[in-house]
Amino acid sequence: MNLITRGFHGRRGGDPDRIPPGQYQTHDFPVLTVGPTPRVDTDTWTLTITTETGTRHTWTWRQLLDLPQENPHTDIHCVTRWTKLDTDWTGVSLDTLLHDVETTADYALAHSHGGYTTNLPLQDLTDGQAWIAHTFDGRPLTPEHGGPARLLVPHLYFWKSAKWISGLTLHHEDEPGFWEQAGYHDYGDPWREQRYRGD
Ligand SMILES: Nc1nc2c(c(=O)[nH]1)N[C@H]1C(S)=C(S)[C@@H](COP(=O)(O)O)O[C@H]1N2
Ligand SMILES: [Mo]
Repeated sequence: MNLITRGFHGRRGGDPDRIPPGQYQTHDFPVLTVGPTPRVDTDTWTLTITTETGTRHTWTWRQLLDLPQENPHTDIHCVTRWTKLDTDWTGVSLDTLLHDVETTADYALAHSHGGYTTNLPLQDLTDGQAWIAHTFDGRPLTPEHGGPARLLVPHLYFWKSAKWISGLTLHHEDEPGFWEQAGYHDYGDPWREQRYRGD
């Protein structure tokens, strides 16, 4: 009986169809940060989307929380090979934030407090694929995981999910971010194992 029970729980937690190639499942929530953890105060917090023409759209913390909130339930995949299944977040969809933003740009560069950047095609931020997340597992996102708010783009390797996000700039040309300049893949699809440039 014990073996059967263990096997059952093992399969429930480790569905191979949900672990991308080269990844292993973790139940922890590892912290991966380049440099010190910035302390960002919600009293002065803003998020700014700047279009390719220089038009700026800015939200305060209060304005972010007054927007429709979503509760994505999703798996996350770090390029250092851990995958965490069934994570629960609360945040605002980029569809909501981009709704009134007029742009013909194809690319976005996410900017974080502390200077981290990461680039994505703008179409990977729309259609229910990306959020500005402020809550993890029902609790305010802790500073080490990017609190008060981070980008969440779970279909790409987790380095694309910029912690302590301060804004997005929209561009006609792709501009590699921090890890992308350092040799990581420009796009970073975990299912195609796009870890490094050339993969
Ligand atoms: N601003 C910022 N965002 C970041 C990072 C970082 O160093 N700085 N690390 C990235 C990497 S490589 C990963 S795997 C995830 C880690 O998020 P976590 O520490 O919440 O697990 O954040 C990503 N976002
Ligand atoms: Mo990572």
